[in-house]
Amino acid sequence: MTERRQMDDFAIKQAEFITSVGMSGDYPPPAPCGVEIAMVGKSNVGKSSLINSLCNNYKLARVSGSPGKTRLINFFCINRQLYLVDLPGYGFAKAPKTEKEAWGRLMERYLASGRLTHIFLLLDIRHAPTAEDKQMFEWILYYGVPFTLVATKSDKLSRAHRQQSANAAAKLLGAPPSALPYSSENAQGREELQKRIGAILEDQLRLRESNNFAI
Ligand SMILES: Nc1nc2c(ncn2[C@@H]2O[C@H](COP(=O)(O)OP(=O)(O)O)[C@@H](O)[C@H]2O)c(=O)[nH]1
Ligand SMILES: [Mg+2]
Repeated sequence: MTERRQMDDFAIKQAEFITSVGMSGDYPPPAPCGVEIAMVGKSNVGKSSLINSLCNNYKLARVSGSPGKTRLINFFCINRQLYLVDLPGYGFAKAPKTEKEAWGRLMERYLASGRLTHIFLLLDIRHAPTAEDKQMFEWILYYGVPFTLVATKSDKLSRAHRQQSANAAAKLLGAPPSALPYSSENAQGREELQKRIGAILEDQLRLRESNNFAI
């Protein structure tokens, strides 16, 4: 019973910015519950907006009108339990090579750190995934991090086309054809995504419990 409650009734009641980390790799101590969920996707897809919308706090993560502005990994703590992590986006076509390489090193180091419990991979609901989205997806599979596909800006499509377009984007990526439509404008999908976070938390708590038994 308690387990179900954790999953279904999970709600974000409190959120705070913890720290920004660059190439130093000076990550904060793991979240109290050990859950760390990162937002991954191209620049401007809506990563920062999604964190703000989930937390119902529009001043939490910096939302940018111009793509490619975030160069740091930003950690937010939710309910003093788990971390949501805002990662720098990719797909800044005009960026110099050195900048793209720096992004690659930053991401690789973080993905390989073993901290991540889950990734929300964000795709724009209106567009087919790019070659970089596909590459990112390959990376996620390579590092073996569990993921959820989120199709952002669902308010840009009519209600009738949302789920179909979200799933089509997932299929084009080469993933199981299922993505969650989300809008940071009208909070469509917020309840489902909060439930997903509750389930991730639940899994982690269960894992910790079984590890304790194993010791
Ligand atoms: N209509 C609409 N616009 C959005 C949504 N999410 C983000 N945006 C806009 O897209 C732009 C980029 O958002 P941002 O969160 O900074 O993207 P990031 O670079 O992935 O962090 C901003 O102008 C946001 O206002 C959404 O769900 N619906
Ligand atoms: Mg951002």
